[in-house]
Amino acid sequence: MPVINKGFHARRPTDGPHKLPPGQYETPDFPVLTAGPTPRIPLVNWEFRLEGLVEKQVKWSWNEFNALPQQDFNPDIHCVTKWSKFDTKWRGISFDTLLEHVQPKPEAQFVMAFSYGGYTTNLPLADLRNGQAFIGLQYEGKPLVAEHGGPARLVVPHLYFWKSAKWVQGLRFMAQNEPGFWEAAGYSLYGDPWQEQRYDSDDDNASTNSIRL
Ligand SMILES: Nc1nc2c(c(=O)[nH]1)N[C@H]1C(S)=C(S)[C@@H](COP(=O)(O)O)O[C@H]1N2
Ligand SMILES: [Mo]
Repeated sequence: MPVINKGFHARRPTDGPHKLPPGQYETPDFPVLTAGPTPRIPLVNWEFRLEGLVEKQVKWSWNEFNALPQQDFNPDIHCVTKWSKFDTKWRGISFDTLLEHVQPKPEAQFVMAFSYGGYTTNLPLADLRNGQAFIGLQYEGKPLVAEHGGPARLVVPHLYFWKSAKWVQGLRFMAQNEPGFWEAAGYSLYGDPWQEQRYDSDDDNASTNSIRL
């Protein structure tokens, strides 16, 4: 698949029919899936960082971060445990907005999202740009609850939902791909639901973004 098309075919048209990726079922529920305890972060201590291969690192407090321009997002989401939920209602800050505040170095091709509590997950930088990813602050009109990753979580709806790091603390720009928490435990490095990349054994030959380490 040409890199230039990444993410494009994975997004449904705004008013088009919802689609289920292979092997998924639809649920109206919003299950909670967390490895380990739910961190509670007092907002006075909360901060969000963009670090690693950037010209100048940037850090926001909770108040500073909330003052950034926010948008509504209504993605379908797909968990590797096979549930999909259509038309979820979020408000948050687009990754494109964050990129207005930081200049990634040319060699930065990947990002590691890291969370309060220690969770990590890796993504190609190209998969975060152009409206494909956001930091969710509200869900269905209310502050995001801790169980679902509040006060702030990454949401990357075109990849399996484990890529959407709850309690996100920052993004580290990297030159090389590195596995995060689930990726190191045998899940796909990339996690495209439309290619059914659930486990690392599903990655072979499937995508230019699934480079094996
Ligand atoms: N920090 C953190 N983020 C996480 C996880 C986690 O355990 N810790 N689980 C991931 C997985 S496997 C899934 S399916 C989704 C679940 O999000 P939900 O609990 O809001 O449904 O969060 C992802 N993000
Ligand atoms: Mo998951």
